[in-house]
Amino acid sequence: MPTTHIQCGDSIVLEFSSPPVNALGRELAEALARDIAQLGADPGTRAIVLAGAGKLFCAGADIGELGNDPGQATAIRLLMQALDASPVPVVAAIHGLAYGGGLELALACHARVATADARFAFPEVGLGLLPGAGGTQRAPRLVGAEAALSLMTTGKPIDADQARAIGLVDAIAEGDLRQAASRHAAALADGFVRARDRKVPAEGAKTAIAWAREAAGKRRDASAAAAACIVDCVEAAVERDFDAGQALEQHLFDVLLASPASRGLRHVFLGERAAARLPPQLAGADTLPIESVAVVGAGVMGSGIATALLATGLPVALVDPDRAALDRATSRIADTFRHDVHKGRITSAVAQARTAALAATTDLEAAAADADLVIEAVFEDMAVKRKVFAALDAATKPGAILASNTSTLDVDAIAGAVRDPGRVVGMHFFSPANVMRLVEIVRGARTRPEVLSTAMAFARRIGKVGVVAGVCDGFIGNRMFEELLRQAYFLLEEGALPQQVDRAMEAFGFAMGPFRVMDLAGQDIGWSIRKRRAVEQPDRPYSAIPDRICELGRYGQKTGAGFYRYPDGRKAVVDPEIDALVVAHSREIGIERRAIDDGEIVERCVLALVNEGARILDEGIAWRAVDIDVVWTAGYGFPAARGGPMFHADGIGLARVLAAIERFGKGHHGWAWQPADLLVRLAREQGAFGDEGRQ
Ligand code: T1G
Repeated sequence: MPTTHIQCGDSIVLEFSSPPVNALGRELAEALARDIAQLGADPGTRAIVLAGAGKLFCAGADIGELGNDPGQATAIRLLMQALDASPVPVVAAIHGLAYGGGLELALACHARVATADARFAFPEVGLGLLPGAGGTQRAPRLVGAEAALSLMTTGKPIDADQARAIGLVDAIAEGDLRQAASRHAAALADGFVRARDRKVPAEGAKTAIAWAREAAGKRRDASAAAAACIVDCVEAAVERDFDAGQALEQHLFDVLLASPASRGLRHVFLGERAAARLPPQLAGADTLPIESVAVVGAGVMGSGIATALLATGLPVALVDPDRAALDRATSRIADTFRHDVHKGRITSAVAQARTAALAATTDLEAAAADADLVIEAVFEDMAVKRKVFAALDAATKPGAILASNTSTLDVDAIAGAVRDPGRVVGMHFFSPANVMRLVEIVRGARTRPEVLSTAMAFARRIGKVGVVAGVCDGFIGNRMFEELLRQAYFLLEEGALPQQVDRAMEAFGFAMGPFRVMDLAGQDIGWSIRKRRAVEQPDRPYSAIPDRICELGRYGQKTGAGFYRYPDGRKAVVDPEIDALVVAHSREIGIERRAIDDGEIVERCVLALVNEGARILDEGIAWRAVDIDVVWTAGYGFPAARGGPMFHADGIGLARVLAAIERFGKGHHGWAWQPADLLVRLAREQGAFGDEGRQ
């Protein structure tokens, strides 16, 4: 049963429960509406306290039901109406957090009492939505237009003190929350005012609305449309009566709910959590305790990984034979935390504590001896890595997990350097490792389930998004990225220029176009991959243009020039020398350059991802289509509002995707457009990747 009634002083506590976060689905909303009406009709009821079971009050509407169960929205609206109609006071007792529809539920109550550590937010804007259960009308009436607009258009949480200060919360409980709420409710038994019956304080409202409208108009992110709608709803709260304002809210909510941007954002939200779940055959695997961690290799990746671990309060041993490298890493890490202090993200005391938790040492044996997890981040060379793993094999406890941060090398070959390969796993972080959220958890052929499960849990613990990948060249992300790059280089041969390709991809929503990305990552890294692949896959050549650039010593930002020039070290400036090189190359290989529109650029680069992603799915390198979406939205700047490459392809329809791929197969280097078998099969059958691969 989702609800329980408990007498508490003069009030009835109506406790609701829908683990794990009391999300408001249709069933819970219907049960609450029913109970509120029944309790209100009972003459014995003096007051009601609404309280969430478990660790928090309510995390909002059930996102999985949004857009999939039309009954949910109706049930939530009827619940709000039941609260509006209650003849007795209902007080929300809030602990943990009240987010989204959960906060709206609390606002529809007649008062709110919270614990001192409770947090409050309207995160809907981050899903491309607006608070659609009366929040845009009740919040301004309770806290004023300015505070309501700030909460709803930023989606940022506030704490209980801040909520109390603006009037979102009426009291902060001293001692037992429910007893405090019960007392508060009893005090309202002689009379209470519903939020909907209040007026939005006029002072400053119009200015706040004008400012918010101007700010929303400047937004270019996926939440821009939702932010603009929120402003319209708050304006309606000021200028119209509650029901008229709520009618506008419901209309705009429905429009946003159906929008591709919100569908994509909701897909990514649920996808990041789905990707964290191991498939049924591994789901029961134990998770081992990780208290002591060592990182081997004090280069850019090693120090980035150490920074990420230190930021979660973990002590870290950072190992490198080169004392100078350790010193550089230590000061790089200290600088990062000092920057966080400067930005107001942490206090200097926290920065000092984090830095103090770093033990930089040249002594691998001593550092690894008690480690529960060792993350290797040494030079990307198989022989070097195998040597390190052999040393770790001897130096570590038998149950310690050995993880390699390799970005492309064969984890099974690395595991072959230790006596028990079952304790080896890949943990591929993305640079800068303390910033990028994605970690590819690479399962070797012999990686034990509990090792994989522990690596996944550890990724979550350090605030990362973990996705399991099988062993292949480039795992999931880099393997697909190589096919995007292949098309980007071919497009240069056929008539495009780097800045046009980057502009087109950034207009599609990518954080950075491929040429800027590779200039940032280092063109020499791509060069070494192409050289290796020229030997391993001679039948799949790339355009020679990027090699020509590297032969000029133009490795990107690190050398001041790559596809672009970097006069200030960071800003990409178009270089006519590169344009001339590209045009000359087309002439050398006998291609008559043609005007290529941005649509073709985006279609070829994105469908190259989709086609390779279909192969990855078919081979079981990725367990689910959504895992691939999460890799690309969390690790490669694919626009989350488009849900990821596979979700985006589903939106197009796989029959149309296949037709485009077949069309490209008739063009320049058509061999690169061999349609993936799974894509052909799904285009014929269900027309979408959908939940393909849900094992
Ligand atoms: N709906 C469904 N499931 C949810 C959920 C939600 N709102 N929030 C969390 N979960 C699941 C999540 O999928 C995971 O499931 C488990 O709970 C733990 O989540 C009408 C329309 C609350 C801060 O946007 O921000 O209300 O993997 O891993 O790190 O106007 O979850 O265990 O099976 O994130 O401790 C607005 C979204 C909805 C809040 C907890 N609300 N959630 O973080 O755990 S729209 C939100 C969060 C809305 C109304 C509108 C976080 C959290 P599983 P977790 P966490």
